[in-house]
Amino acid sequence: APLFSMSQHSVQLNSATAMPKASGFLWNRQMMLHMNCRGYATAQFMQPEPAKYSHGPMLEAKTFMQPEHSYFAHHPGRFFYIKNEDTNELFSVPYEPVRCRSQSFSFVQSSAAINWLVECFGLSVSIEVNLSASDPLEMWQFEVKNTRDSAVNISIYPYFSIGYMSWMNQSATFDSACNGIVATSVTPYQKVEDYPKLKDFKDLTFLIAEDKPDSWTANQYGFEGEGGLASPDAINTPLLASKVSAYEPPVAVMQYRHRLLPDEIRRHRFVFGPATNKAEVKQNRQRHFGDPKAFSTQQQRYIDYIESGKGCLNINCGDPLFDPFFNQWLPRQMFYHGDVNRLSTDPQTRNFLQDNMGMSYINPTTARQSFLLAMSQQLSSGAMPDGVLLSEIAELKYINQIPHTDHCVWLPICVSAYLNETGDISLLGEQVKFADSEQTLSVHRHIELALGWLIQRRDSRGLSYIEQGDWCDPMNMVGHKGRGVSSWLSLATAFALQQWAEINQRLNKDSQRLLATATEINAAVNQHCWDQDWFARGITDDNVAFGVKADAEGSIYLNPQSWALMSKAVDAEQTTKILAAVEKQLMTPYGPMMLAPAYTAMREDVGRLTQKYPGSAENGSVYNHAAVFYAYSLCLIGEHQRAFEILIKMLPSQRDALIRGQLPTFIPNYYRGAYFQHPQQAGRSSQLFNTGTLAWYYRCIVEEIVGVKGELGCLVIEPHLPKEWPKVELRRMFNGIELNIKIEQAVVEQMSIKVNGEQIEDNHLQGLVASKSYQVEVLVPKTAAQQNAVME
Ligand code: CEZ
Repeated sequence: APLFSMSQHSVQLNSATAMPKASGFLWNRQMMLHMNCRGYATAQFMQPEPAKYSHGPMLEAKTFMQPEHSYFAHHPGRFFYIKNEDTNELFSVPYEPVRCRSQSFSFVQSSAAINWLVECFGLSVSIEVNLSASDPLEMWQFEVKNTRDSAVNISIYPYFSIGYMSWMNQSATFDSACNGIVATSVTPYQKVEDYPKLKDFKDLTFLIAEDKPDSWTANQYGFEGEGGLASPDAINTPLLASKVSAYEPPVAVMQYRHRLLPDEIRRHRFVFGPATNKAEVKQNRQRHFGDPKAFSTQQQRYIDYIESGKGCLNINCGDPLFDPFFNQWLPRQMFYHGDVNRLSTDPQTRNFLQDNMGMSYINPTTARQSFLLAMSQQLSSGAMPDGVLLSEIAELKYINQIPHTDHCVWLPICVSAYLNETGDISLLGEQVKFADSEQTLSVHRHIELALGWLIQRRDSRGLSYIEQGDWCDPMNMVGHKGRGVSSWLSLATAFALQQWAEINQRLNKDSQRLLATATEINAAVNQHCWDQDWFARGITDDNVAFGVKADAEGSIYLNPQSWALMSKAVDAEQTTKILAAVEKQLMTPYGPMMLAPAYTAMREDVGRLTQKYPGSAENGSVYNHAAVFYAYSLCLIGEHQRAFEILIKMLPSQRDALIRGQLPTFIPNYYRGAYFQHPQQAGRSSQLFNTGTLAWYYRCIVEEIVGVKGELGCLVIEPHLPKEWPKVELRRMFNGIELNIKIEQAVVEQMSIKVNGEQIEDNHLQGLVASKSYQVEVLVPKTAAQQNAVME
């Protein structure tokens, strides 16, 4: 049987052990819940910084979301123990902590829910979790059915981790008015000035139930006893001991006893989350269990929220993996990024801008507001900040305290994409202030200032200073003395100038100056950074070119090659050399590595990235954000088939999902690289679903592969179908206008387009109106690849 199956709306995994880290996630604007298939959970909510209500057993350091984190026995989880009172058989669903091999197991992610279905010892158990649409709350529904032909006596014990809440004050007990366990705590602090900020925190964690339990316990040690989590002492007694937690690790466990007749089903519902006080818990009880429909009304609200994030293109190419991935999962992950900003209050500027580039295809209003917000934090020098503050009290943290030099590049690039998709040129006239000045200037000026800043921040060779990093966060020691330069940033600046020149051209504004500067930068990069067959990654403070053939490690980096193709810094011979070098040195079955060979020791003139484990993250993984830049660059030079193959390699397939350890419901920020150095681990997913890859993936498909692209609000048809797709059917939403488009590869000399049966002259669809419906038929000449495919 296949390991997983994929339908239009859900992805199902049929084993709890084959891919132990396989997971899914749910979010709303207040929180994120990351559930792995075995029942471990990582949940965060905003107050206003990310906080937890279900903790591990030790004090946890607060940091940003990490790749490849591990799970352990007492990892926060949501478990349901089920005991057969007649036979004493015990199992837990989904799988942890009892780890009983069930008769059948499935873990299902759909857009607004995660479900499990487990059959064990003659019982069929199904669980579903959704979130509240707007509050930090998990909504759990549990159903058990007796599938035997005789009655059975069972006990059900929901076990929800609360964990180590605080070293100052923590406790928990059952509260009858709330009908659930309520744990209280005080967020630890020491500074008197912190008190006003903390006093209204949601320091309570509660698990409330629809039905009154037969017994409960709130004391973790008492529950577990000597048997451990796999066989807790408390479950070996008829009733839980009603033990409170008084400055002891709290937990929320309840017991329900049932006699189930054959085929009888029992359902229990729970709400789990943080609250400020008991009154709020009671309100939640009322809101979810106040009347028989309340719970499902809340579930529907959550579905509506998730469904509000639909993409602008639906593809039917017939590929059972690609279609649902592109139509459902990619826009879902893009929406998560664009709507909750990776659950941070100070998203990195480059991430914020690219995530909102993605939002241009889902909810352009949000994208517009976000671009305006980012520009209001620009300095009047033109410099963009290292992070965008989303609220008054937000502060720059972690990586945002380190100066990076690339943030200005993303403004023209991402705003161009927005303008092309929406045609909303009124944005350019909006007046916006600066971080250091209340004086307002137009958006157009803000973007020119950003470009001006980039042009200025170059050395006498014409190359861009890198300071403590560019796109690559941990490349912090190339230029920390103030002299080192980045070939990538230089090329990205040239590309940004060209993109903006294109917008200017379309608006009949001057573009020559921008283009001339781009050409000059390209020439400087060619003069100083071309090394035999590819571009170096930069030149250090001490004037050493790196990312060159002579380097034993890190001898080739992907990003400068991709962006040289994008900024047209290359001639035909260089292009051939670059494509060959990438193919030979960087390509793996999971996509191209970001650099190779991975560093095995610190290089003090490159920096922290060389200290990461070889093949992980920026040190030579298949870093999908970099891989998608390469795919995009291939599209721009007409190598669409190659680009498509890279895009497909980003998705776990039936063939290699076991190696990746992940389902195709999201693109992770990386797959392990170092393919030749660590082949055993190569391909393994980071499991981190925060990545800048998505918006670029979407652009590659919409604008380049199926080629239904916005050009300042005019729809341009220019498909480059891969050989795998002899024809596709599309539903494109373009500024509120729906078009049904069929594209077919045919034996024709040149492309022909019919709109509602009538042949049109060129490939620009002018004068579309929302009140009409459009049927578009496109014939494109068979690509060489497609002709060969037919012959094969
Ligand atoms: O962060 C990402 C950043 O969010 O790394 C990318 C960068 O372009 C994104 O903006 C490449 O460097 O060591 C570090 O600080 C890492 O660089 C991480 O912070 C990395 C995370 O793994 C999140 O993906």
